[in-house]
Amino acid sequence: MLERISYRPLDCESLPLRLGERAELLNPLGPATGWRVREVGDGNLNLVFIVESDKGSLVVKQALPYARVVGESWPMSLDRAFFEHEALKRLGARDPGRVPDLKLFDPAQALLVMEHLTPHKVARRALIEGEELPRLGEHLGLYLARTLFRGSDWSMPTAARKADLALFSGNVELAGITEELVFSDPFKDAPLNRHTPGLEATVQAVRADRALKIATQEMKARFATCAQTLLHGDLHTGSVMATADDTRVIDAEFALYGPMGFDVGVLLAHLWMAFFTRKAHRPDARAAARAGDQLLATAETCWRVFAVEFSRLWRTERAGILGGRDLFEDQGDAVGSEAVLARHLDTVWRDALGFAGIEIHRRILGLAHVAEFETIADLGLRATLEHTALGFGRHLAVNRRDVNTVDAVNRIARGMEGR
Ligand code: SR1
Ligand code: MG
Repeated sequence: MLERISYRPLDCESLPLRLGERAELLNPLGPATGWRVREVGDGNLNLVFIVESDKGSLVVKQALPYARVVGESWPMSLDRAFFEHEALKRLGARDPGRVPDLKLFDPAQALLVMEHLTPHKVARRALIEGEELPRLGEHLGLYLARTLFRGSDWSMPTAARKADLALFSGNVELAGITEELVFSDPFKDAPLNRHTPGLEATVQAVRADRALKIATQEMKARFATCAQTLLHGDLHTGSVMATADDTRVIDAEFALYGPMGFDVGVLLAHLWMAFFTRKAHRPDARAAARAGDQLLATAETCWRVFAVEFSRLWRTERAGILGGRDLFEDQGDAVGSEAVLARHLDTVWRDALGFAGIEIHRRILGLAHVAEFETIADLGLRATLEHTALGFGRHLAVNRRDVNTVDAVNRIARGMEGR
């Protein structure tokens, strides 16, 4: 990729000096002397600045040459900024209005300038704090259907899709992170793993669980070999900014071609983890009960809207080498194409359950944990909730072929919590 001789990480002082002449910032914000800059990155990898002036505000995201969560001992390519930019352009075109507006990409500095989403909050934080996000499931269901369908061979001309597949194959380093951190490390004794004190017996049980490890290996093979569509690749609730009536997807640097069920399953996993932890964040029992109902309803809406919108796109936009109209509609057989659709959705569902189960394991036993659990100060309670969530995740991964509906999953979540 690019040689970045001039790359230097920004800080709050240098940012106005280095970006103050760029028209993409100067025009909306005015002279750099009036900019107020704060670094707000709380993710695992990058620098994120909010730049404000009396005229407006923007976000500047810059990749670091290492993984922020670990430090300089884990060098990491700056190319991820390039892949994020390429992915956001495509995802934004496939579901307009659902990603932030992009203002500037500087490949040499590995930085992206984009719309400052305000008053949006990171959906994970909003859900922990008890905010209601009534459109979240609907918006994300639509987003998933549109991006996953329109990035696939059911939609794109095959030459364009194959070119994209080749392009995003270059995001090999971030794909490798997922392959290791998600699908392997949590199920063995790996150096970057960590877990809550008190969870030791559960950790040992996971490592000895042959059925779970077989399921994990099967899902890893799906992830690594089923290049079905362009995925976001890291679609958890920390990659979503939301208000009560708007939802935006951010942080697409893990984008790659993979199975549709991966984005769906990762997202659902985080809604279910929010369900298992809601009581710990709400002393009031009625508030916790209401939050539980809403979180499960959000998961249900997300899947149902996904399936309805995907089916609509299938019926109205299907093209490409997998279109198959010549075999069905053109021969007066609409029933046949509906059967192909039903089978495909069934595959996405089973994949999503498998990936959800594994995502729950990696967020509790691997390197990258989530605030739903991490902010529970009572370690005994945290370990108990993690144990329950792991049992749920195992059930999804191992029994994904037998759990047929999102209702059934929600009932399993309530049942396991009640034990
Ligand atoms: C070293 S990166 C760890 C995790 O952070 C990102 O958000 C991805 O989820 C990745 O797996
Ligand atoms: Mg991220």
